Amino acid sequence: MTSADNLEVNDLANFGKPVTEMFKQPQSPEEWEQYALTEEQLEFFQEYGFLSGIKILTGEQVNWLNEELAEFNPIDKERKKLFYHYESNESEDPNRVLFHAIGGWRAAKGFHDLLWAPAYRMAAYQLMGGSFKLFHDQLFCKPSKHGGVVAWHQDFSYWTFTKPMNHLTCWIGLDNANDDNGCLYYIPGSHKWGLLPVTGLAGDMDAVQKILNQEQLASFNKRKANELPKGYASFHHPLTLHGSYANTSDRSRRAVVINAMGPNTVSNIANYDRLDALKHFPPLGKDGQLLESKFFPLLFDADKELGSLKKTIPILAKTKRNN
Ligand SMILES: O=C(O)CCC(=O)C(=O)O
Repeated sequence: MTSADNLEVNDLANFGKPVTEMFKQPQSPEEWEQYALTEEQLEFFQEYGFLSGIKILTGEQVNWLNEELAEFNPIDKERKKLFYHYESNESEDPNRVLFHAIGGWRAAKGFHDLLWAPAYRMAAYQLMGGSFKLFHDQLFCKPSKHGGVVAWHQDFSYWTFTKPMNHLTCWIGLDNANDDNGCLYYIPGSHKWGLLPVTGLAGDMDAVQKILNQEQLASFNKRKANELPKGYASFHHPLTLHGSYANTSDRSRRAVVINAMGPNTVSNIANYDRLDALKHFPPLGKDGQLLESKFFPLLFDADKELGSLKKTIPILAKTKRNN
């Protein structure tokens, strides 16, 4: 058996299960129950397109991830090759810095094992409405004083190289996040607007507004600040409009994101017009090919984990979720 420590370039994608003991796994279906979301929480997600305030990490786990994160930026050349995307500043403005990277789960044990955090897996299973796989992870980090924006966007605008749309984002704070240091914002109900085109991620915060109608623009008055203590998460629908303002405070604002997809997700690259952005992505195969490789591990198998308890744990019906 190869161990994670023996590989020359430690590609943790070779391990489709946790490699440390940091996240204690439930040993029986009953042990999953403590993490289950309520019917009310599922209904809230369905109505507004997000759900916030879910505790995923202990203080010790947050510290561990932040130590690993410090080794990602700056990063050595070999390790950088494991990332699907890596920009120490995604914005073009050196005074507005946004570190954005995809693929950290392949490069450090903590970020790898985070994918199996039980509180994440249970909530994601319920909000996905079934078993699910990893699509990819992401890091969004803003330094103190000169942290940049993440412009308003829908995640699925960037993911149309896959189908069907059955994806879910989980945003986990690695610092306390509030209005001062550039917390995430949501537009409640925007997941019912349909798919919008890409209007940019790190430049003009409000670029998307140019393509919205009056009613949609008015809903910006109801935008919701996703203020959270570190270690806590919010989940959002792939069409929920979200973004975050600059960080001018004296605290950093770091976050890790897990993007999940349904087990039947296939490649849809034939008409995708941003192929350049996929240069370092794991192989996606031909159109229609199932995304099935070590890069897309199954993170939750409901039959295996829950057995007969599956009947009693509420989940969102897929048909309702994607409408
Ligand atoms: O962390 C941020 O500010 C942006 C996060 C984001 O875009 C996402 O979670 O999809």
